Amino acid sequence: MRNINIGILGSTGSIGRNALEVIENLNKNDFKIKVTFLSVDKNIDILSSQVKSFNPVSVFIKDEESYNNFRKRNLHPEPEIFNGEENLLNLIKRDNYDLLIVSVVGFSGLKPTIEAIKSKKRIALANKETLVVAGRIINELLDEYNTELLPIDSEHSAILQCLTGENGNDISKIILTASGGPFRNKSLKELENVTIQQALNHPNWSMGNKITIDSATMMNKGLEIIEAKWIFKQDISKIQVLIHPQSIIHSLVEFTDGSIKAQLGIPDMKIPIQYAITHPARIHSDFPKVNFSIINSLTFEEPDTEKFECLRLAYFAAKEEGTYPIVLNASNEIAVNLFLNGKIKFTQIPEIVKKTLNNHKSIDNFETEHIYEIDRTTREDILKDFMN
Ligand code: MN3
Repeated sequence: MRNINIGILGSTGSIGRNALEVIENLNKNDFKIKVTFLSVDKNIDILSSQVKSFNPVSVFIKDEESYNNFRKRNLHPEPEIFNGEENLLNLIKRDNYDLLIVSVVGFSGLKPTIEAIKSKKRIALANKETLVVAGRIINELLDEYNTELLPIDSEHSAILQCLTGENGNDISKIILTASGGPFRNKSLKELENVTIQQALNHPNWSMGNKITIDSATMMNKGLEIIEAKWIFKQDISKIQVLIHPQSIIHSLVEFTDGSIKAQLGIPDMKIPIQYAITHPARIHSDFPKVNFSIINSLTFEEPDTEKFECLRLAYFAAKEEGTYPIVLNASNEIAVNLFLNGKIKFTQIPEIVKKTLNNHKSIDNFETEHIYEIDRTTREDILKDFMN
């Protein structure tokens, strides 16, 4: 299936821009991919150039002022231009596309993803928070509407690639690799005084601010174990994390016979993005390749969950299930924002998450409405403490 119509949520972010490069590559290799719509928060300069290059039918701009400014630009040919959540959901319900790339950040990915599944679209998901808060419900919807979800996250793409061709052979272990982020070699004491700039300076991956801070606290890996649990339908006890600072091995799967498969590549999101679109096929690319003659060693170490408490808290939420993962995610999003706005220290991020989880009364059989409610009240409760 080389004729594909694609919508992209979050087209001006890091994943969105990489996705458009991948689409250009695929179209040079006998694909006929049409980008039917793009949604952005407020970066209308990048959006303008994307509109010129890809000529989408429609664009959605979340920020109202940017929406009004974009309308004055009179592009030729001009796409339909929308604003307001209801209009975004209407775009997602249309039948002019097959695959939705969800590359928005955080909890905001949930509602559009649910709507796209209900419209029987395939999902290429870069937004791990959606599976963290609603993994069970998303899996039920995928079954009910008979569609599929492909991971864009590099670790989960690696696992999918290891499992492809295994025809349901039993897994004994999934090993998610983690770079360890910028603070791998810092002591817990040193973490107290790290700056926003230091936290944003990731050694291997160039990503958006939220995920970069999550990588520095290792909450990113915590969210990823929950993401893996739902995508690959495995018990959390089978999902391990291993620090691999070179970010060349993107994850490993151990089978019951003792064999281990791994997927390797340079740390570049274009490879997992392209695989999500073409799976199970592999299509030529000129993206940079691993050169083993200049890699001296691939090393591994156990994560320090005392130093990176967010990872321990995520394991707790993943094991307990119920509504803990919703609270884990909401408190982390708020804490990361507070840190990025200079309101709290780096080490207060796990403190806030821990305190919020401790105060939470989890429920087991929750539905989608509960997720929105718990997300909202969790955020409000934390922000109350920072109002004065
Ligand atoms: Mn990842």
